[in-house]
Amino acid sequence: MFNKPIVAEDLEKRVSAKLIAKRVVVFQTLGSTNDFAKRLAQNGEGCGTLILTNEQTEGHGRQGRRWYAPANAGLWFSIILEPTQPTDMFGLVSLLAAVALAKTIERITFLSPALKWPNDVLINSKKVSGILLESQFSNNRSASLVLGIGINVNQKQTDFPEEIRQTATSLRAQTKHAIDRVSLLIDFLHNLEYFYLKFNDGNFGLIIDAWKERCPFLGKDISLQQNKDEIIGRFENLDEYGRMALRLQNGQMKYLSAGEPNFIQRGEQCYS
Ligand code: BT5
Repeated sequence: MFNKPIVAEDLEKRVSAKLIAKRVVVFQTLGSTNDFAKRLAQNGEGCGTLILTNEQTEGHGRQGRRWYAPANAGLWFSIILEPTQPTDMFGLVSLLAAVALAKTIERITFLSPALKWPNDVLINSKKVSGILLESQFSNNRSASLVLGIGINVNQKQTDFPEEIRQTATSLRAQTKHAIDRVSLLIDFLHNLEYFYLKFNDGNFGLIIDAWKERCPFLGKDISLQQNKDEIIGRFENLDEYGRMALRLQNGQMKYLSAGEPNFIQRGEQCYS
């Protein structure tokens, strides 16, 4: 029963969020929900539309990295958003989505997910979800966001391709039982709407505090890669834009924004 494909009616009947998912489009197979949502947004599709696919064949993360999204095993979806805040605050949307998902996972599985800046949700140091936030300008040049989320739900640990078997996990692999994807998604959409409305109201502190509470890397030394250089520093804080404040070894503070494509957080410390 848990491997049954999701159909649009499953969601339309149960969704309680008023703004998020007011229109739902479901595919059995699609290249990338983010690419599809960006095309819709470009053609004027409004805030709240949810695009979900049961299988995603060309899913991608930042900088074109591949995202594995096998049929009926996880949640692979994108939501079009039109925030009322200025564009320099948009980075917070990725953080608020991670907080909303962490809360859903906490409620449904009683596990304690950890958040890794800027866009990963980890359980027991393995990645259970990735978030990809992309901005999009419609033909009349108004800005919207496409929030893409991949959540590993019912894969067994051995189902993951070799390349990510040590670093990825699913909710099922962690809880040892299968999870209803629709219930998970409905709960997440409810939490997402709550935090998104707080964001639009300018209540940024609530989002930043909720994110920081779940980040075990704050205050720790971490390493990042920028092009070919390694940057080592202490992850001191998140600023009001959701940027990482990194204290470099020479004492200077460097601010990294989530949208900055050059930075890859890596190193043992990031997963310990
Ligand atoms: C991300 O990128 O983590 C964002 C992933 C967003 C995927 C969603 S699915 C719906 C929507 N449509 C899309 O096309 N994308 C979004 P990044 O931080 O760049 O991480 C990518 C890295 O995660 C890869 O290089 C792999 O190492 C790893 N990875 C790939 N698939 C994974 C999976 N299913 N679970 C855990 N890790 C994975």
